Amino acid sequence: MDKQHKALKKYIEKAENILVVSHRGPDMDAFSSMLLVKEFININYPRKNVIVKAKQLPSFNIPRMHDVTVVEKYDQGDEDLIIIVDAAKIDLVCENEDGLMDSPADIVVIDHHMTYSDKHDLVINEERSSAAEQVIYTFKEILGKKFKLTDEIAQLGQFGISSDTGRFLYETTQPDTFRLYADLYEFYPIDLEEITYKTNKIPLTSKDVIAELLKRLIVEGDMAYTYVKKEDTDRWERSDIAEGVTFVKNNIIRFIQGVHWGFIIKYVSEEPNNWYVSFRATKGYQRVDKIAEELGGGGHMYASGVKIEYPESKSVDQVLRDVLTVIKKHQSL
Ligand SMILES: [Mn+2]
Repeated sequence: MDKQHKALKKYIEKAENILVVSHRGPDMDAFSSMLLVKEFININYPRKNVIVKAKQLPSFNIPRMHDVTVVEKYDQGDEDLIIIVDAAKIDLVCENEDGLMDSPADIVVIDHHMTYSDKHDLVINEERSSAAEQVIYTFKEILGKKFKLTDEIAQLGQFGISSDTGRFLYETTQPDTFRLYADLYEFYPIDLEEITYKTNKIPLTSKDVIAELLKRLIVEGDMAYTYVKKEDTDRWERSDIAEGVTFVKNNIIRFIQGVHWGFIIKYVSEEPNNWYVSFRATKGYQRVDKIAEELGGGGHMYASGVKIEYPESKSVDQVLRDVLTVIKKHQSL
């Protein structure tokens, strides 16, 4: 066992109350990896209290999803160990009003993103395909001969891996990913086509958002972008904006002929001075992780993002200008 895994084992053994959390707007990998951590600890350390907290439930059915405690705010509780999965630091989990941000508890990170933070006590990140894959390999390492699959672990692993690799399309898919997936699939197969179909569905109520985002689309060279303005949050539901933005960034931006990459800017309605920027790219073109990093965020070569926090209110034009300035710099490198 390497140093990191030994350390994680000690943290778990020492803890009584363990809190598991993940990034804001949790995706399938975030939920899967949180529930995997809880499952492994529940089975192998039955005397520990493990609680998984999130601000929403998954919109798709996954095993043990009702083990997620939905909260409005992350307050400090009796946890003596916080395990963050699928995110590099607590800042990506909490919003400003969350007391957990300043928790005195030990904090360990199990992640797979290429953006690192040395803020916390321990980081386990072998740059795997997904946090789900990392969590399973990590517990394999820690548990040794005691490691066992269950129906739930097998399914959660497949959900996390297949969604974060886009069904094995992305380069983050490694031989280890296939090996693990084969074991999980053999143990309890999930139907990938059915899941893709279910998770890619969009509510009809987001159609106006999608239409407007397409109308606003700007193409400059091989880059495309569009945006959600402040005023939009008055006329559209927050969830419809989120669904519309996700649909356009995943299915439109880099799929226009002549375009290889791009981004969407979105006003954050609940934080009046903040804006999200999500980038999408194609192999061999713009490295969007570098641009996101320079803006203070991070992610992967093909998908990255950042929340820009301004001290005062900005218009979409001002935000666009800031983002394009950083982009221009990277394009001339
Ligand atoms: Mn992930």
